[in-house]
Amino acid sequence: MREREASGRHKKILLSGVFGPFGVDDDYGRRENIMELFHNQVTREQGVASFRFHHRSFGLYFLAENVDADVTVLDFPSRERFVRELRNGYDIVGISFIAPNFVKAREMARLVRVHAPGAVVVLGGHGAAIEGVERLIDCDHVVKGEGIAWLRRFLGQDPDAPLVHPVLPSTERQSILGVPLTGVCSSLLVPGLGCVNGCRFCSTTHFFGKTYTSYLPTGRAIFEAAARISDERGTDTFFVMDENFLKDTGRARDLLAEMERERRFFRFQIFSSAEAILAFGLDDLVRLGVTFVWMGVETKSREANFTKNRGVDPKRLVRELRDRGINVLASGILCMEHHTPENIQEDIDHLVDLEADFTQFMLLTPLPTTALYLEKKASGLLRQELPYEEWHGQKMLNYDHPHFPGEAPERWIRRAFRQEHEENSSSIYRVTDTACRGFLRLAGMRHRDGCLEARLTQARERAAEYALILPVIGRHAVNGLERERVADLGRRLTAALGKPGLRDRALRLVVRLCAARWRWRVKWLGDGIQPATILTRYPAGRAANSPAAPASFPRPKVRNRRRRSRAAAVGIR
Ligand code: B12
Ligand code: SF4
Repeated sequence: MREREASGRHKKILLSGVFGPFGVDDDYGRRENIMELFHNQVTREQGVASFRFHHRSFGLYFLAENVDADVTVLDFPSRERFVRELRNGYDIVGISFIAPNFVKAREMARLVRVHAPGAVVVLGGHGAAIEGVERLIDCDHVVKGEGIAWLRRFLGQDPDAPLVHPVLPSTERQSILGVPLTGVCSSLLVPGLGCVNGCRFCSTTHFFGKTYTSYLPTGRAIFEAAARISDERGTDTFFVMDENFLKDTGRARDLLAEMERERRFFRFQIFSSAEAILAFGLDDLVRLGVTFVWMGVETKSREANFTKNRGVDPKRLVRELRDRGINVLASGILCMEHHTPENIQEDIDHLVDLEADFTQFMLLTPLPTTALYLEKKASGLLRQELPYEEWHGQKMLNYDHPHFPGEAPERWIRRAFRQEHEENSSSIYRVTDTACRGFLRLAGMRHRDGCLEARLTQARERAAEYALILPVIGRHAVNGLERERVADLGRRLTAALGKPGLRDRALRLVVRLCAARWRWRVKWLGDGIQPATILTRYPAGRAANSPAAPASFPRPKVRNRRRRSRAAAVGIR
């Protein structure tokens, strides 16, 4: 490793995500490793009904916003675009990557040496946990864990200065059934990083040392950040990127109190463990404005499961959440140590039987350097010869499992996704059903205070938006069961909301045309979608470390080579 001196705000920094194309078989990646959360590991077998959207490399924007220097963030570049950017001359080049993108990061570091030989190369993100990465990639620094404090220290700036939360959309170009979910998508909110629970397979808890780094430590801080972002972006909905948001029950309660006091009722899509959800209380979740929760169910086996799921009846919990209008994503792990071809189906059935809105199946993947990884390595079971490109958990096992050799894991995971789709119907049908159930429950309450009145208005809007897409869901149903369910839901929605007016009927026609176009596209050209390259420049002198800064910052300049979406047809809330 070469050590170079660096300091101060006069530095020119390039922060880049790894290069595309993504989700294709080439020298740097694999077809299964799609750069889309749902199409990768949740709705991937739902055909044209799969939810499609991209997430930016959020960590880079947090870094850029919180140091005082000329920073350029380059997201989803091509290899050539990255090289072109390097030629603009940089003092520091930071590369963010995860384990399956190891080869891309190595190639990018090599390109820096060739095209910007004076630059300091810094590696960060979860890929930095790879053992010996300092030797495997030609770089100057490897940042394991939280990056803002590190970068500030590296630049000679105050690592403890207040944090400025960037203003960002949570997703890029959302669509379902080819229908663009236009309008303003939800915003990103990162209250903190890491999780204290320490589940043995979990990368996030281990990467941040089984601690929680709070970016927004109080309910008030979250409220203020949400209000600022909401004012700037014009939406009250947030995707909360925090591994276990409700774990800090007190902070979530304070946030609810702040919203009630200020009479501003934001909505949140969150990740949370079952124990934390139950500790917070389901009715309070509705008051808090939670519309989506990602919950790790993991496995049916009581012995193999984790403390977070002790004593929880997941089926009842999922039903009660959906009855309250809260979409549930239940995630499960396949090819765990206790699984055999005889009992794995029981776990798949268990997850399917939960009837969550979404189900994620993931193969047990010991990632560096979780407790699971260290155990497998110590017992000689880790497949260290398997290229990191395959370590994404959707095709192969990266450890030797006596009962699942060769292609068996791939067959099981595909079968699980298909069964889930056929028995539970498409996720977009389920989401619409949940929206209807939540609205009816709120509407049926005898007494509603101001907070619940606001939630009722939001629930009505949401149900009405989904109702627009219902005919198209029926048309693309996976089987007769889904068609029947859609027809029944259509009747319930009409009873709840009334018959669609002229405007809604016109919008339904547009939705149908979009869906037909998408079906044609998938049939003839495949369903691959590459994220657009996004370039954002943050000039120095933005007073990034000032607590009073947010309102007065000159906004960063953004260039996105795809056009912004057109007028609102359907908006997911
Ligand atoms: C958003 C996200 C995605 C997005 C990626 C968006 C993108 N443009 O890259 C999507 C949904 C597409 C995605 C896909 C996948 N992901 Co993902 N993803 C996440 C998630 C949920 C949040 C990351 C995030 O934004 N956090 C918030 C920001 C602020 O924190 P951060 O990124 O950690 O950044 C901080 C530090 O890490 C550090 N840092 C980060 N980069 C850099 C760079 C430099 C130079 C420096 C100095 C510091 C630094 O500083 C930042 C501020 O402190 C994490 C889980 C998690 N909660 O962390 C998983 C996670 C990163 N993903 C993971 C995986 C495995 C995948 C997939 C393979 C899917 C899968 N099968 O699971 C695919 C791969 C797609 C691909 N082709 O690359 C793993 C990575 C494991 C590992 N050890 O490498 C994680 C940890 C999930 C998990 N627990 O397994 N993912
Ligand atoms: S509760 Fe979730 S985020 Fe926390 S350690 Fe366990 S799996 Fe990871």
